[in-house]
Amino acid sequence: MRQSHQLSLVGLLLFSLIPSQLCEICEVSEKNDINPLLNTMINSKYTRGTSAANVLLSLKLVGIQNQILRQKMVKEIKHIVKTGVSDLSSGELALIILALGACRSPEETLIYDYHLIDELENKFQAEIKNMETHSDNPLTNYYQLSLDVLALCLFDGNYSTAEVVKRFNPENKNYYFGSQFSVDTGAMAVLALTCVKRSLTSGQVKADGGDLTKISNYTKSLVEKILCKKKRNGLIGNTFSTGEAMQALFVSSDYYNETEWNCRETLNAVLMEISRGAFNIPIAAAQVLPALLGKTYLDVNKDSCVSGSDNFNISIPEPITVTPPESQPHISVNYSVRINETYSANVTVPHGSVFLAVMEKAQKINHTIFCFTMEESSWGPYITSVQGLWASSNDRTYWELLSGGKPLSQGAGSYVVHNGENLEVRWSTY
Ligand code: CBY
Repeated sequence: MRQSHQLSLVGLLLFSLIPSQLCEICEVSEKNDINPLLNTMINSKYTRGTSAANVLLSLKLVGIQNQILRQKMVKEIKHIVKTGVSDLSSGELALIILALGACRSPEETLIYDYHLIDELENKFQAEIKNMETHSDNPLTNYYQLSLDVLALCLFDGNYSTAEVVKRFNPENKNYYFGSQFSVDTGAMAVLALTCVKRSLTSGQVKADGGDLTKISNYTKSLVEKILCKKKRNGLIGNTFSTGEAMQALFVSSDYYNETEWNCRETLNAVLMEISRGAFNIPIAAAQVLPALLGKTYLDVNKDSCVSGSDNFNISIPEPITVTPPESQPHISVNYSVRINETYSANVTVPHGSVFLAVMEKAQKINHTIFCFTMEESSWGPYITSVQGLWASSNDRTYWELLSGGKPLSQGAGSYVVHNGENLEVRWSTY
């Protein structure tokens, strides 16, 4: 055979191998790698509300049949559905719908018994109304608006495609915190827009051709912005946004070139973060897990996830009882509250303390300057006010946490402080 023919044959062979290999390679092959995630979800004493919904959704998508764990989550969600739907934010309700409805399981009926889709339609409308009256600021944020559209789209709720087109333009300020594009938000929007696009193309939902083109263009631009946030080690955004960014890239492969994203590299970076113990709260573990097994939130209404394999080794380890040493070594940090002026104090806390412990200690030292309030969120405590000054979604203001002048990628209840560190809570806009 002539050499040029041989070459083209080899090329053809390689070309036909690449797509299938890419699909196969980019999934964890060693199931033990994800055990730390499963253990975090299993051993957590308190998996409340939104966290429970995230965990249930994740377990169902990857086909983990552990009935004890599932029942625990369903019980928690059932309690909320029966007693407190009106207190939920739109995105919290959307997640609950996704979790209950995922993979055609018996608890799906709760969605219809408690009219959760109607409730979500109303909450989504309230978000839009708030945007109309408060300079385009929703009640919550675009991550939640995307969850709303995703749940309405997957569970045949009513939403207006024109409204989606009007709101989800990638240049909208709500995709940004300060000058930074939020990968989590962009990724969730790509999932929502992909669902809407699929409904339009399948003829399930009627729309004019212009809407379809716009949604495609939005998706392409969001995917570009997500890929721009790819770090040298493969993470996209940061540790906690990478799983959702992977989901977005799985469903939008028509919009980028194979050479633009090395999925295996990203997967390895996540595995590295798992081994470092980075996903040590249930919601963090739950959000990253589906992508590691090649699943996305768009698989929620596929029948296939019902017969998931249960070959995961989820042995429940004996709880480790740590007896604290008699006298824990203490460390000292500099803590500041910055509004226009900066108020500082030197604070001593036990070694291994989190940011919140520093804030509490400072509050004891000087209540007027360092008093603060917080509220429990699925990611742990969220600081709502300092010195009586309250964060507000309508004004896009919040208390930003920083160390050495750099924003932290963990909340006050998770970030472990170090000796000599310069910690700050700063009155900021996003
Ligand atoms: N979820 C939500 O509504 C939250 C959406 C989210 C994009 C979220 C990150 C992503 C996710 N996967 O859940 C988000 N954060 C938002 C929208 C916000 C804003 C909340 C205000 C609003 N109107 O909704 C805001 C104010 C910009 C914000 N996050 C602030 C902060 C800081 C909190 C400080 C405080 N006052 O307590 C902080 C700590 C950043 C900082 N340096 O100040 C912060 N967020 C962080 C670190 C995070 C990550 C948490 C990671 C972790 N291990 O704790 C995050 C995953 C998340 C939660 N925020 Co916000 C983003 C990341 O790092 N990848 C839906 C609902 C149903 O659950």
